[in-house]
Amino acid sequence: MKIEQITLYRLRMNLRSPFETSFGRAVTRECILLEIASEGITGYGECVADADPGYSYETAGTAWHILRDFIAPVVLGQDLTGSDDFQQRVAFIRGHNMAKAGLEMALWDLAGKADGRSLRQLLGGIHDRVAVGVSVGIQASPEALVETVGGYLSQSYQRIKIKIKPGRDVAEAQAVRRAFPSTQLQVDANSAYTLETAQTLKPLDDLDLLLIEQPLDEDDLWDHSRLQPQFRTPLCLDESIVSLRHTRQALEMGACRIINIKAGRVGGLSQAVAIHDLCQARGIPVWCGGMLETGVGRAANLALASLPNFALPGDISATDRYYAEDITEQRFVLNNDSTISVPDAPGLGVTINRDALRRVTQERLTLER
Ligand code: OSB
Ligand code: MG
Repeated sequence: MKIEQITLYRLRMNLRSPFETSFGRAVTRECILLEIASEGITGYGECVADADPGYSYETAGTAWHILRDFIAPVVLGQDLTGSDDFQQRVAFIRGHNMAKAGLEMALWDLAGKADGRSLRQLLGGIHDRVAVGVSVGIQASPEALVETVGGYLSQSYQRIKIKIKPGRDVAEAQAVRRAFPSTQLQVDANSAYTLETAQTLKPLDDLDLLLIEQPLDEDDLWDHSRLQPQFRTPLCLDESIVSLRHTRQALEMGACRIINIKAGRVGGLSQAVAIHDLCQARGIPVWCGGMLETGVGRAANLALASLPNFALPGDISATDRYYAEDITEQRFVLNNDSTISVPDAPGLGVTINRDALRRVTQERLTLER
C-alpha cells in the first residue's frame, strides 16, 4: 500500500451530556480524524487523544505535532506492507501511542478495503455482536446517579460502570447497588487514589462489583500489586497498561486480575491483539475500554471486542449515548440483549458523513510527499 496523502482533521464534537471523571468535566470531545489515500482507496482512523492531558499526557495538540512532524514523514510515499512494517517505522518515537494508533487504524481500514475483508476478519474476531455496557460520569448526588443509571438500564444496558473520585465513591456505589441489586456493576477511579487513600474504598469489597478500575497512578504497577491482595474484588488496569511488556509485568506482579484494552493507549490495534493473546494464554479476562469515540473509533472497538478473550462487556455504548450527530453515516444502536452488532463491510465498515465532518472540523491539514 503506497501512502500518497494524509489528511488530519481536528474535531470538536458536542457531547449530549457532560461527562465528569476524577480528572475533569467535559462538555465536548476533541480528537483527530485521519484520512489516508492509497491507490484510489481511502482509509480512516481516529486518534483518541483529547483536548487536555487529564487521562494521559497525550493531547490532540501533541498528537497533531507527532503525526505531522514525525509519523507522516516516515509513511508518506512509502509502500507499507502492514501494521508490523508501520510499527517498525515509528519505533524511534518514544511513547505517543495514541498518535501511532490513529495512523495504524487508518492502515487497517485501507487494508480491509483493498482485500474486501472486514476489520473483524482481519483481527480474528469470532462474534458478530459484542456485549457492551455504559460508563456513567460523576453525577450531582448519589440520588441523581441512581436516576441516571436507571435510565440506562431501561434502555437495556446490562452493565454499568460508575466513575468515582475521593469523597464521591463508596456512598455512590452503595446507592446504585441498593437500587439495582443484580446489575453488573463496576467502578473507575482514573488514578485518583494513593495506596493510603485507597483504604477508604474497602467497603466496595462488599458490593459484588465486577472490578475496580485503575485506583492508583498511571505509572505505578508496583503499588497496584500491593493493593490487589487487600481486595477480594479484582483490580483492573487501564491507564497503567501501555504495552505488551507492561501487561506481562503487571500480571507477573499480581497488580491486577483483569485488563482493560484500548488500542489508542497501547499504540494500535496490533498491540491490542497481542495483549489480548497474552492475557488469553494466562487465563486473564480482558474487555474493551472506550474514549468517547466517534463512529470511526467505535467501529474499530467493536471489531477488537469480537475476539474470544473479551470476556467482559465493553465501554462501547450506542451512538446516542455520546453524540446527537456523529461523523459516520452509520449510527450504532443497542440490541435488546445489551450487545452492539459488529460492522461487517470491508475495513472499519463505516462511511463518513462529509457534511457532519465539516461542521465539527476546527482545523484541517493535508500532507503529501
Ligand atoms: O477511563 O475508561 C476511561 C472516557 C474517556 C477517557 C477515559 C475513560 C473514559 C470512559 C468512557 O470511561 C468510555 C466510553 O464510553 O467511551
Ligand atoms: Mg478507565
